[in-house]
Amino acid sequence: MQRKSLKITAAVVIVNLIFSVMVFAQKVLPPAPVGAVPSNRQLAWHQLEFYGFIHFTVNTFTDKEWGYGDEDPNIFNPTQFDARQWAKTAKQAGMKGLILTAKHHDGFCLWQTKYTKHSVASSKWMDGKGDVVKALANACREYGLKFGVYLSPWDRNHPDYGRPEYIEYYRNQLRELLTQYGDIFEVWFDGANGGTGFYGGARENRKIDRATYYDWQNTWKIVRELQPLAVMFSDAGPDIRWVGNESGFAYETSWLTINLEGLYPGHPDYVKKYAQGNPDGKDWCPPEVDVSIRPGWFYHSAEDSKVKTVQQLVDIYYKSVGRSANLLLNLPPDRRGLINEIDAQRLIEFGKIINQTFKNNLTKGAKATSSNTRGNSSNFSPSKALDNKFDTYWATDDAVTNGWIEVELKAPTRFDRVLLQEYIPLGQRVKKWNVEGWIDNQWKSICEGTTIGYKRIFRVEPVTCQRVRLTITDAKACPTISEFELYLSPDQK
Ligand code: FUL
Repeated sequence: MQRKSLKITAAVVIVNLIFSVMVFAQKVLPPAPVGAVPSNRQLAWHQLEFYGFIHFTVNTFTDKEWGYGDEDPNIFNPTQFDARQWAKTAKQAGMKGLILTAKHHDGFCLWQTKYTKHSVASSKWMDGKGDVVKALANACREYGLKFGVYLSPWDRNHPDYGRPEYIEYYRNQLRELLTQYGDIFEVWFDGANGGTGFYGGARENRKIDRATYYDWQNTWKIVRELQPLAVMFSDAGPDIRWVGNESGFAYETSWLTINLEGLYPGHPDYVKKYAQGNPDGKDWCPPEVDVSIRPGWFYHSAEDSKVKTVQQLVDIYYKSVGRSANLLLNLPPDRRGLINEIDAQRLIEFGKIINQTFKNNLTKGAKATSSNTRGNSSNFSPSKALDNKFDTYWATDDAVTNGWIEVELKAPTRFDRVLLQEYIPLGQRVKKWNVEGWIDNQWKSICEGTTIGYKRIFRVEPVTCQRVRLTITDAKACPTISEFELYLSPDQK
């Protein structure tokens, strides 16, 4: 009898103990956010990483980059138009979406708009019944890609450009694009404004005040109202910022925050003062790297020999996605209305390399220790950085703004890529870090950097070791590391 009650007491004590450990574990709260943090739509956008731009219009047929606005709609006549081929190619290369120039600076509209005759409706192509926007929106849906639109604010065709009436026209067109083609993931507002144009026959130079003419705040409201999940890109955000060049690179030190106040698309100081981001920026507004697979944005047969090589594309990937920016790679359809074979082949080859490189995370499930773990809680243990899950992370106690994670791999392992991610829903924190390997009985430097942000990938000399250590040497607040991953690229396998 007595033994039985002793057993019951012991069981009660154990249950209580487990319960209090659980309660204790739950009490360790996540760190408070630091500075600006991403909105849900921005967070979803970060995770897309790589998608495509489609520049296609009358320029494809006139061999120009900027149409004057007086082009005859009949010259727009692709002979084998196939938006499904664009989507299929993009999908094969690992892109997550496509953004189409629904209207470029020349003002020619690729959809059946009610607001001008200067569109596909006036072209002999498909007897005036064609709709490139619709065809691509449908193709993207079919291939599981997101769809976005570019609507040039500068319009060299429209008679009212430069006057208040044009803003109404622009907004009406935006409403059409945002209501007739399903979900839009990104709206791309170009900052270019050249001056001269056809302007309904006036053929003159029209200057606008970039700071006030477009009244952007009220245009942005239309996007929020009609497509609340869409992000908006421009030099000045509000959601995504221009990286400041069209050559395909983000900066080594890449802050995802800037101060938007006082900024507008086409601001003269943008590239120098804003493009790299600001560690103390009050607004989350990460960079997007827009670059073309060819020298021009539109297709020109003379550039068939100048399509970027697979190696150049790989390099661009590491300098954009690898520096916490998203990559918007332009693929201009040719006069047939197809992504040219040369571009498609390079792109798919590039996609294969990226896919093979990041298929097998060598730290997944390895043993991890750390200098400090937040509240000693398993919720924030260093193993959370080795689980291939963005939503779980290693964190330190609030007062600790530096520290390390040491990973012990199952066996000596060869790698040449280091991938780091911060848990950005709590803000961007890390200012300085390094990675070392235990080689010849001592810690040897493998790489070091400044910011991490959503994602930082480093290409390093191939190295073999079993113990690897990530040290955060400086941070704005206690670090939150989602991932510490290692890979071996296919050319080293
Ligand atoms: C620029 C434009 O002027 C180019 O033609 C192209 O559309 C590029 C993406 O943006 O500002």
